[in-house]
Amino acid sequence: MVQVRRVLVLYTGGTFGMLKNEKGVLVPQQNIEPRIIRKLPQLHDNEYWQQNLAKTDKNEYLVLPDGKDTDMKILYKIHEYEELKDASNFTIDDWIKMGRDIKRFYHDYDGFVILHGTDTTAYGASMLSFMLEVIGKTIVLTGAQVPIFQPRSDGNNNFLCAIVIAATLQIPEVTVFFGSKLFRGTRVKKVSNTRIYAFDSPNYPALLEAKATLVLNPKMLLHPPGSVPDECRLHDKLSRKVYVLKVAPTITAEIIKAVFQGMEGVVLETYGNGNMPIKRKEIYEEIERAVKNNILVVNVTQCINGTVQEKAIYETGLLLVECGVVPAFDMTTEAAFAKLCYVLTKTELSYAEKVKLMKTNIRGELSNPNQEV
Ligand code: ASN
Repeated sequence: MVQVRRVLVLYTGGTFGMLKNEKGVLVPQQNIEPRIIRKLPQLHDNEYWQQNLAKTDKNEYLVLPDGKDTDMKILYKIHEYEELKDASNFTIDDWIKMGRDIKRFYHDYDGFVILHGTDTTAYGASMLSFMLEVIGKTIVLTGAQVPIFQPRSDGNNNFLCAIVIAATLQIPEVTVFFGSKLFRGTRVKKVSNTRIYAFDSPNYPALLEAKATLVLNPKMLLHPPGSVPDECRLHDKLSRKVYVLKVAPTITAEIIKAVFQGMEGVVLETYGNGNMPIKRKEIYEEIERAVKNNILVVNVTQCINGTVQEKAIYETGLLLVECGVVPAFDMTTEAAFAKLCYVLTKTELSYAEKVKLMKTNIRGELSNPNQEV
């Protein structure tokens, strides 16, 4: 008996399903399933569908053609969002909706794919990673640099690999497949808007590489096979009062004050190992005041690769530590941002407990060498 696997695809928008409008700019398209997906033989085996599914209660499914990656039969359903968006337009509400949809359909499918615009995939993957506190199934975000309607689209391969991974592999975390690699959602960054390899994970190895076969790196997974929970627990609250401030040479106390105004948390993107221009005392006083007012300030390096340690290395980083700014270790800006949005809605926690949680690795998002296990 051939094993059947079912995948739910949430189509939320993004270049994957875009075409140019009358102004010559790309906008998301509705009904991608009948307009294009069903017509692509690599993505849908119409002959099998006609013979086996068309006259059954499974006729809403599409079916992947058989390939060498698996002996299983992979069926998938596309759940198209009413309002499709360029991911630049996503707000916190959109990710909460995606989290709720995963929870709602959790028991009906073996895995989930989210077609997501690349602009905020790193934010979305991190938000979902934190919101989904317990998850036992594979969730893969993917998309495209070139729309699926065009002959050189990368969407075809990204989508196909994402579905095969979600259907056949037990990687119970939120991941991103793009180009040829599967990354942990909390580790990923958009690194190019032109290359087909749009994403990278500068502080953590890829979980899988799609070579001639799919090569999994099992040591890198959050849950070793056999220890996978079969439950979906969702925390569907995220703070909106979080922002990112990048340190640049012209920074002033006024700029800090303006950005911190009304915030519960701020990601401070600093130089190098977590450094700031220390000769200007008024800058520190402003940050110190913010921390005293219980704004959770997290120090993330502007470097693509590297870490901000708990113990300052330079004099230019020490004052931030003394002010009570929290080191982000090797978290990306996007992961630190999403984690703040999540942690700040944990109303049962004190400020000190929230700080501790920010420094603790909870979804594979950071490496803290001092973390007690
Ligand atoms: N602007 C697009 C989006 O994020 C970019 C893409 O998907 N490649 O929706």
